[in-house]
Amino acid sequence: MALLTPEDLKNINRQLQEADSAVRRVTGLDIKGVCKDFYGTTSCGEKIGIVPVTSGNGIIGNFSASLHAITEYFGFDSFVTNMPDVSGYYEAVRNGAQIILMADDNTFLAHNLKNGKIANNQPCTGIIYAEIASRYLKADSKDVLAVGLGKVGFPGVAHFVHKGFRVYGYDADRALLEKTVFSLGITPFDPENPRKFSIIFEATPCADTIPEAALSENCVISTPGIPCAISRELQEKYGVELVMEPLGIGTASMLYSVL
Ligand code: NAD
Ligand code: 2YJ
Ligand code: MG
Repeated sequence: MALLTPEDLKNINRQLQEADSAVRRVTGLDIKGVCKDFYGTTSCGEKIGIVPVTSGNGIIGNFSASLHAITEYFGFDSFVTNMPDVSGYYEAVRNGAQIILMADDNTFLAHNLKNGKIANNQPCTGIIYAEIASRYLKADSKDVLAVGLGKVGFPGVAHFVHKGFRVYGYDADRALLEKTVFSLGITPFDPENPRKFSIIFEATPCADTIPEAALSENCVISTPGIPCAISRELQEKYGVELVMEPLGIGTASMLYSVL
């Protein structure tokens, strides 16, 4: 299980602003606009209680503070509880939270206490990064390269398939690749025999996972994976439009899905 580090979350406001600009260049809408349009929901400044959780590997420095900054950035009215865990949950509800955000080592959830809707970060992240890439205004075809088919990647790939895209998928885990080819009807991508794509989706915990030969000029790489799937050099060489941000885009997707 890949855990976020305080380092990943440094300058979260700047990372969000840069991601918003990239999403605007790729889709014509900002992150909020894509979420609104995709989920058909709008926010009315709902009150969000963010509860730090100490179980497992414990509190991640910057995690709750980043969720606070992210939720305020998207126009919600949020607060971090003073107490963690069950006491924090009690504090959040007693202080009027309509939506609870909290994460342990395995699950990061948003729970809307008014309408009962609940969201899990991994599928919400995969789906929104796929949705953003699927809207690429300069895409030259409906072919997509997807690298990483795990808890984030699989729902993203399922979303592309649902929208009628032709997905060429790759995962270092051969059995998982075969399972996904079978269950979603995608085509296996052979890194030894690559071709170029204008839409690439990546969700792995590794760096440099996209072969250079798969990059077309001005392709979009939409990737929640940490660290980055592509080097700065290759990004510049091919004028890659990179959508990559460590927490905010996925969190926005969770929140708009429970409104
Ligand atoms: P996971 O372990 O369920 O899936 C990762 C997959 O990548 C695995 O199937 C693995 O076999 C595959 N993989 C690893 N190295 C590879 C390589 N070199 N080439 C091809 N495939 C490779 O993990 P996950 O929960 O799906 O998370 C994926 C990444 O997304 C992690 O880095 C996680 O931290 C990150 N993440 C980011 C956000 C965000 O908001 N940006 C949200 C959730 C998760
Ligand atoms: O409250 C805290 O500070 C910690 N308990 C947060 C733990 C965050 N969890 C993760 O990063 C896990 N990978 C699960 C969430 C996936 C989102 N990337
Ligand atoms: Mg994100």
